Amino acid sequence: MNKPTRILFLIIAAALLIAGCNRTQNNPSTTTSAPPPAAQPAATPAQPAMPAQPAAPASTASTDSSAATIEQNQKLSAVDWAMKQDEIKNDPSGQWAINATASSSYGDAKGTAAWSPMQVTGQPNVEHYGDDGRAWAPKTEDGGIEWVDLTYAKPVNASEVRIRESCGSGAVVRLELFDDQGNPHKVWQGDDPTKDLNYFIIKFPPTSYKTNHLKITLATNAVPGWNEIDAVQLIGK
Ligand SMILES: [Ca+2]
Repeated sequence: MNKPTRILFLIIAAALLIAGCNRTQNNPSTTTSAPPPAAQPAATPAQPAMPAQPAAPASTASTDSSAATIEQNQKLSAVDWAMKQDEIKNDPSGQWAINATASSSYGDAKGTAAWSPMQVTGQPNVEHYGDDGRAWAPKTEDGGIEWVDLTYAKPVNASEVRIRESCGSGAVVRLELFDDQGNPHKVWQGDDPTKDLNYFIIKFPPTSYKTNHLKITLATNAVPGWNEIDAVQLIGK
């Protein structure tokens, strides 16, 4: 390569290098100016798993640059929520109910019919917050006190109960465990803070007695609309 050619080559190489840097520098402004179309497809798969309410602000606030951060945070909390759901579902120290009776059921549902008490047995299977026949619903929406009574395969010294609420969450008012003599022990009474499709987790010191039987009481008038329970996990050794 002679000298003029080498200089020409160096100029071209420098020009390409600058062009390359400029392209890289342009990238952030490209992504900032167009976050909504770029961010939305990524967030969409997480949304079905998320409770309806937290997802709503994304559609209204996705016009400025902070919207990207909000969407990213919502996506992360959706992932976190899904991970916790999975962790509970597969907890080796937990068991799911095998039999259920209740104060009443929607449409007097019996056996394994939709909304019958038996819909509380087994692993959770309601995927979205809202009315769903794969959960138990009492006969009336806002009638007042209702209960569901559950039994489990293995008696344990219980330390925790996880109630998966799937519609009209927040209406649980009392939890009782029954010892091996059939005597009830009230382990919790109060104001259920559960919102959306979530577990209401009640922890207590391990019981001195073995139990495989519990009763959950609801005040359905406290949370307007249908109050439904998908599944209940008993934790203990
Ligand atoms: Ca269910």
